Amino acid sequence: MTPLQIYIDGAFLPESEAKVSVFDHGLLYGDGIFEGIRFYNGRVFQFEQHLDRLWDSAKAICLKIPMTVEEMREATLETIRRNGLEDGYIRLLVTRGVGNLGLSPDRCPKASVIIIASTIQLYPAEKYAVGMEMVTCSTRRCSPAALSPAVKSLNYLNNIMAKIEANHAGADEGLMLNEEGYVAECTGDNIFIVNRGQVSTPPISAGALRGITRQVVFDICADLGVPICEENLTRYDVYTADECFLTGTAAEVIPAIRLDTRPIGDGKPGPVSLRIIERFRELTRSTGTPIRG
Ligand code: PXG
Repeated sequence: MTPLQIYIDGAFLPESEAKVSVFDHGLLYGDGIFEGIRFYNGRVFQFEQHLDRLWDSAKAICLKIPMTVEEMREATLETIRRNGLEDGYIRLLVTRGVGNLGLSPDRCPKASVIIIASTIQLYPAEKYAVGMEMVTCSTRRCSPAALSPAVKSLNYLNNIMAKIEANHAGADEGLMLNEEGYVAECTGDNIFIVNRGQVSTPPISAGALRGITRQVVFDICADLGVPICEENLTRYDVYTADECFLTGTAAEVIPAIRLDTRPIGDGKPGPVSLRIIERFRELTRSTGTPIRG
């Protein structure tokens, strides 16, 4: 594979030279924010929604992004163009920047912007056809009172500890509950169930990220006339659901067929999930911000 051209603070550098300082607070403290964005068929999917969320994350952590939205949009598109990609995945990061060894951000005069355009495959292709296996993690999703799960921050240890549990259990994904025991989300995806034709997902207040793909599923259901709502879910609801699926930019829409070794429904991807996946794929190929012109 030819080395990637990485954007760092206005410059394009080959990946071997694209480096950050050991004094960057993104590295020292996980102090920063990010977005993962997909592009398909020469168009960036849900680009404006991702940029909006990036600016909201920045505001939530009092981080000044050192460029305008227009400049960020153009830098992102230019990074994709320079790498000659038509289909792929963008990682957009804004770190607090270089400071000293104290944690106070007031010693970091300027945030750093990094844009990587590459490809990603989170799960093997056959999982989209056969479905994923989940386990419930004992690591609870961070309380909004400690750190809002709505901030897409560089500090992912909460999710990573849960992911390690899922890996150790030999599962594809880990289900994370909030402190009250309600379903929040998975380690890197939002979760939906289908019961008697009704689609439901936990509210954001249960400790979920305001997923962009999650919102696309709401739009798809409205289009298809499939009823959808937000409601608090327990593991009981997942165990007894007819169908389950997960959503994320990297994961896309993927069926989940087991929780804690118990089959969900008949243990196969269900018809409502498959219709939503089909419509999602159509949207990814036919909508988005053109990369060239
Ligand atoms: N919840 C969490 C905690 C996430 O990190 C989503 C939901 C889905 O949101 P979007 O907006 O993408 O539909 C995410 C996004 C990984 C990985 O390796 C996952 C994400 C980001 C980066 C890496 O699993 N998830």
